[in-house]
Amino acid sequence: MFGLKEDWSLEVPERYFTLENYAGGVARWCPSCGDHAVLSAVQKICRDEQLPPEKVVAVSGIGCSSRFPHYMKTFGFHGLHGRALPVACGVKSRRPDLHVWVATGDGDCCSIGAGHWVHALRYNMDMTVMLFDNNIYGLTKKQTSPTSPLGLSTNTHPRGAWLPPLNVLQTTLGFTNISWVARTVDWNPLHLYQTLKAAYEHKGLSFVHILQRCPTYTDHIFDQWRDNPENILLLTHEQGIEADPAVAKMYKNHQEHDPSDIDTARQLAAETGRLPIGLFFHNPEAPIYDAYTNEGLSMTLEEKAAGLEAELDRFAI
Ligand SMILES: Cc1ncc(C[n+]2csc(CCOP(=O)(O)OP(=O)(O)O)c2C)c(N)n1
Ligand SMILES: [Mg+2]
Repeated sequence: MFGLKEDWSLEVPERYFTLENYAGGVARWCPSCGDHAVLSAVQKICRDEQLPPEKVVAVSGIGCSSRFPHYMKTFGFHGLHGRALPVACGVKSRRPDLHVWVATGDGDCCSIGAGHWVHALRYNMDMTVMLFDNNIYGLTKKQTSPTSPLGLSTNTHPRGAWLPPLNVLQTTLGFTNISWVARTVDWNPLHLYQTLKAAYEHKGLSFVHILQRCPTYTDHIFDQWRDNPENILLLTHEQGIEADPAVAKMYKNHQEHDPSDIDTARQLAAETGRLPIGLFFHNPEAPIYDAYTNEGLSMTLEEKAAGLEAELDRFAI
């Protein structure tokens, strides 16, 4: 009456993911914090790419921005301060099928996590790294960060930061085996989306420096670029990030920049007046470390045991 078992067919409805499928807890960042814009952009990319939520993982360190994984309804790992990148590398090495989004702050990445910043970029594992740079330690309430401008009054330096800030892109562009380095700003959702989307599409580690406003502690710090679009230099190139016509119209100063040209990328990173945004550097040939760590992942336990035995036999007397 019911037919043979092999004749049965199970109707599996095709899944379509909406933004809600990626929305985790209600974001508890301050109203108008730039982190909200980054979260929305990432959720939109997941929706537009129809990434199954169980194939996505958000990894972070500690900081306001590092609360990111709580607000994604995907896998997530809220790590230790400065440890977003090694956790992400560990996840990627065992689960190459997951897309890894890393959220790290200027304190998390450029201060306590600086050693991992150098080496994770050199490992060039396939993940999207978002550096939320608000020029301050937000979570711990206005302490000087490595990117705080000289003279900024903070709770650790009330008379003004003593040291010149670290230049994130100049530093990054000095590392070995980098493969994709870009900059965007939280207040232009279109450019933010397009940059993160291009970063997502890159095979290897994509590093995105995001100027992110903190309305509580560094409210007006990026006004010179937010309020004066003529101070922004939009990097364009056929190998770069496709600029939406609205973005290209808003930012009238363009520079054709070939992202394979590391010397010009470094000069652009050193600009002090104008703020270059877009793709600074791309090297599709950079070796990807997960190509090695993935080896053997599909072996059965028996195959692994046999391989181990064979290795040990080499030392048999
Ligand atoms: C080992 C350790 N040291 C210090 C702290 C305190 N701490 C928590 S977050 C933070 C800085 C966060 O700044 P940033 O990474 O820029 O993130 P934001 O809050 O600005 O997004 C510090 C120093 C900690 N949690 N763990
Ligand atoms: Mg910060």
